[in-house]
Amino acid sequence: MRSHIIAIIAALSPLVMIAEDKKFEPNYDESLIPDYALPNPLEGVTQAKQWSAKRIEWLDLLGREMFGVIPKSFTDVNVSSLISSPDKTILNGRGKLRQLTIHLAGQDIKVSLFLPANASAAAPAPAFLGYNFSGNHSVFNDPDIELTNSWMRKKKDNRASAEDRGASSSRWPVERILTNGFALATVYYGDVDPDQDDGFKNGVHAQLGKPAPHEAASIATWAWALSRILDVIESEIVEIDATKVAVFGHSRLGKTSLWAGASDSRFALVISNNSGCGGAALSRRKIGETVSRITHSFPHWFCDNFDHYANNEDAMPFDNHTLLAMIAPRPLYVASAEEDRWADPKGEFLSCLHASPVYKLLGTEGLPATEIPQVNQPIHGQIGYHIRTGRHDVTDYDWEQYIKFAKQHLNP
Ligand code: GTR
Repeated sequence: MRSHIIAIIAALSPLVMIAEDKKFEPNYDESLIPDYALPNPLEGVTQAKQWSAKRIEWLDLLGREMFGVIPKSFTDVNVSSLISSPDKTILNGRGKLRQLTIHLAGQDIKVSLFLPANASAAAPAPAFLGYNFSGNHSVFNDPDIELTNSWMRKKKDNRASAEDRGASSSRWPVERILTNGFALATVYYGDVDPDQDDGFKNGVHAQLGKPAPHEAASIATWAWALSRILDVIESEIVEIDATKVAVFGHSRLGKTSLWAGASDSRFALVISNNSGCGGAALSRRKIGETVSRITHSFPHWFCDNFDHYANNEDAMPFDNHTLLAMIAPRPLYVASAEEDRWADPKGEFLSCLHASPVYKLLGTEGLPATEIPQVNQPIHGQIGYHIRTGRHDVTDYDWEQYIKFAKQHLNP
């Protein structure tokens, strides 16, 4: 009898989930935003010299309550790398392609490095480091870019396919990046941890184990691996200036770049492209995607403690402006898209605004605006922000701003 009941519950649970999903109606009406008060990122801090201790408090808090902390077992893993294919000249001599494989916690993580032709140990280039969604072969159309063996979403048999070479190149203007004097390092995020709610049985979690409620879920492990890739860049890639690496990410990978930049102050500059809920946007506004919705749809992204704040945002002892504040005083760029209401562009802007007092206390100009700018009118201070026309995506316009901003702050 008991087994029958269990079988019936098991059969019904997908239907219950679909019903719950259907029930969710996002709010897009500013007038329906509940009153809210944001925690003060500078609570108890009056002088710049007190900030580094406060930053650690925020880091611990967002670690335990949102992304999950990196357990001790992670720090004991071996990181080794090898060059898996020799340098290849690309773009009619304007650049070089080098491929590395990093062995990390049982995973083979393939890194494609695009280097400006004239980068050398004597004149190392600043770089952008960012995950891609569909494999390194999707970033740039070159027959020698290795296909990943890792699980891939939305693909036949969940496998990478050579047909997708260059399929995401509109999001990765390699030539423009290189000819502006920057290197690009890109990695398929699924090489680190497959983006599926698999009970943490795959990717680095297979070796490191199922996280406790306060321990690193997928976004935190993706961010942690970005730091390990930076370790390899620091020690092995002489053509890149490891003190000038900008970490970049779009959408869920923008949430990841923010957490990587907040946790590891070696990242010299941080870019969030349309990162939205759980990224740059303020959770308390409850516009578009909400904490309840994101923890329901993507239970593996955040640690289980974050579930406590679903429909309970006022109980959060933080909001996402504190995530941005932890990057201060390093340059930070947040970009939104007009049609990407799901990610709450205004909430992304307000987060920058409310992180700005920390930047100012540390002696920088912070965000030089108090009102959200018009579309396609970027603001470039120590915090940069733009809202462009168009939808949720990474476009040439976005990269034009990132390159300009990175040149201003990293002077290639
Ligand atoms: C959506 C998710 C967003 C955003 C996006 C993406 O489904 O609701 O939080 O991260 O995916 O990563 O493309």
